[in-house]
Amino acid sequence: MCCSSFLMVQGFLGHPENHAAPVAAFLPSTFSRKKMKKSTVLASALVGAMAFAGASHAATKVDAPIMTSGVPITANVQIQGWLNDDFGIQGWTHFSKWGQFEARKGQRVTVTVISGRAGTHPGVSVWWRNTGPMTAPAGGKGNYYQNHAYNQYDTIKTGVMTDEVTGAEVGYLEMITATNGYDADGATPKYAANANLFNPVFDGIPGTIQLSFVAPRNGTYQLVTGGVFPDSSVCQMKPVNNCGGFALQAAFTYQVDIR
Ligand SMILES: [Ca+2]
Repeated sequence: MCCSSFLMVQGFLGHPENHAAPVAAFLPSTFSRKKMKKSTVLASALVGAMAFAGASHAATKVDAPIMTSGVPITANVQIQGWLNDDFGIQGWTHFSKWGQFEARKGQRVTVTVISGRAGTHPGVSVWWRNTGPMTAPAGGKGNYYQNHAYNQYDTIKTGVMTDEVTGAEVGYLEMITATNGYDADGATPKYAANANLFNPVFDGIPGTIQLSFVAPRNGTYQLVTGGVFPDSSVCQMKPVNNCGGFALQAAFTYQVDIR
């Protein structure tokens, strides 16, 4: 259920700023990407896009625990969950961890994420989420999110989405970005063109990040965290260019403080 080329194409269409990587991402893993001419890659992308035309937005169901101010959650995340090469340098929905909380306009919200594994770096994003009529269910184990990948730094709006398993319509998604960033202490960033969008944050402590923002409106906020730019010492544990893989995870502890 995780990584079909079909869904890679949707990610490609949804985020035009990230064209190159998603196109390569839906090639078979055994395929030599270097041998493939650029024109062939683009043609493959267009064929895939045409096949997808007319389909509605696939919705992925994730567990988004309801968070209480000051109460931490610890969960295993993929060490490249927040920014994964195989998803066109987007976040990996299934292998990140989610949360949801309520805040009133004007409240100060502080988000803290601490990694329990040396050499890994947390990224975190928060959006205000529309939970009004016709929107997809939010929060808990029935939380729907768009597709298998997420844009870490941008507002997200879709048409009516359908459950990727049942095909049932589940409503649309509107998430307005509130804050995002990643622990840049000791990290070696890639993708310089997007560096400011990803928001590197330095606090002098590798493996931790804290972000603070004033809630722009009343209502529901959605949080996601995952690893980003793991150190080479960690990457060397996996003999592949994408050092994350499925199995390589870290225990992240994340919490919100709302005042
Ligand atoms: Ca830090």
